[in-house]
Amino acid sequence: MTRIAAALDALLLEKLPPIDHVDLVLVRLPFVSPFAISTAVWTTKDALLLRLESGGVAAWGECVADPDPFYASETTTTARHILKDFLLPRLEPGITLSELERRMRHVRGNEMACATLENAVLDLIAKAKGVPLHALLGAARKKVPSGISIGLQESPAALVAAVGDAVAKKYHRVKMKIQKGKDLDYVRAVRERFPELPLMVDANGDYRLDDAEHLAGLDAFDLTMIEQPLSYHDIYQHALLQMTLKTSLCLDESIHSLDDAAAAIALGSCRILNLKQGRVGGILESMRILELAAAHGIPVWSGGMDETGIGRAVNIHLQTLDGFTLPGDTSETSRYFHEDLVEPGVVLDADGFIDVPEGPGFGARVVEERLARLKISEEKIL
Ligand code: OSB
Ligand code: MG
Repeated sequence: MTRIAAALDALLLEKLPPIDHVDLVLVRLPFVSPFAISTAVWTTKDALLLRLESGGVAAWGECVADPDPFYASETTTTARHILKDFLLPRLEPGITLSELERRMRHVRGNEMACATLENAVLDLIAKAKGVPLHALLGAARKKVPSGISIGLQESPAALVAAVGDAVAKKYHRVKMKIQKGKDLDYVRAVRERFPELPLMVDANGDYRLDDAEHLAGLDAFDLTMIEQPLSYHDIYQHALLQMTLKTSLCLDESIHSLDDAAAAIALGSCRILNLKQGRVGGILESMRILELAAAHGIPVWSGGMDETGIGRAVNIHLQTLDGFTLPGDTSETSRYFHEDLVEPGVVLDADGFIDVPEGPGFGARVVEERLARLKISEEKIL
């Protein structure tokens, strides 16, 4: 049995502690600079947070949904509705995580809402035991390599400058957002300036299968992968596209579950997986996907949703698991925020690695004064 399978079996037997208070909090953190993808431009991070309190200990789950449906169909508002009306009523002290998962499966889709509850419950269980989240997951890695995702830029020169800043920071690989009309020239400029840098692109579904010949132009730039070139819910056409390209494809938006990952692997829709725990219903499902991918020799990396320090920490703990064989999208806090909700924030060391937090649970402290300032609404559920 693999280390992940053993850890998962043990986790599923963990029991829910009694919960005294439940709150849903919406926060808004201004971005240092706008972040643009092919379907959206964000100037703030709006995040829905779930706070569970048990015996004076507060645990948190950050929902990765945006306030709009431009990356995924879930939004902060739909997640709040699903959590409040369907998921939180299914919480019951003493039930196992396995039973909680079974109850959550009655809710179709809404993986981001489900992950929010699961993350908060795991944080609570880890804190009740006084151990960091990665210990609960059975992982021993002490630091993880950091990669960065650079949003769409005004010109190839601006992109080259942004990549230069990332290289100076020692990020282990650089991902560049592309869209129709902002692709070959942009990537060529970066590749000419940085011949050896591990580079990849992410289209967030901006192309159609008809664009296969155009996309084949990217084969010249020695990219590690092209992430989600086709529609946000397609698996089949990516398989057809992959057959025509030298460069590996990677799926992001299309993968919501272990079953989706199995379909993509079986069809040859991608050779690499972007695993966002918040997009697949949480950490437990992520562990299953890691196992499946490893069994098929598919490299996996941890994606990001420009999370606040809460979700960012979860992604770091997750990446201590075997099976994350490529650097992820977890970059340092200061690249998105002047001020985060938590202390300490995420920083890169001189070699572009992030230390795994060793405090209980997700391992950072929510600064109450900042939370009060950045909060735009709060709903007391219990
Ligand atoms: O497609 O991976 C994506 C951010 C928001 C929505 C979608 C994506 C992204 C990123 C940024 O690429 C990842 C990060 O820095 O957290
Ligand atoms: Mg992506």
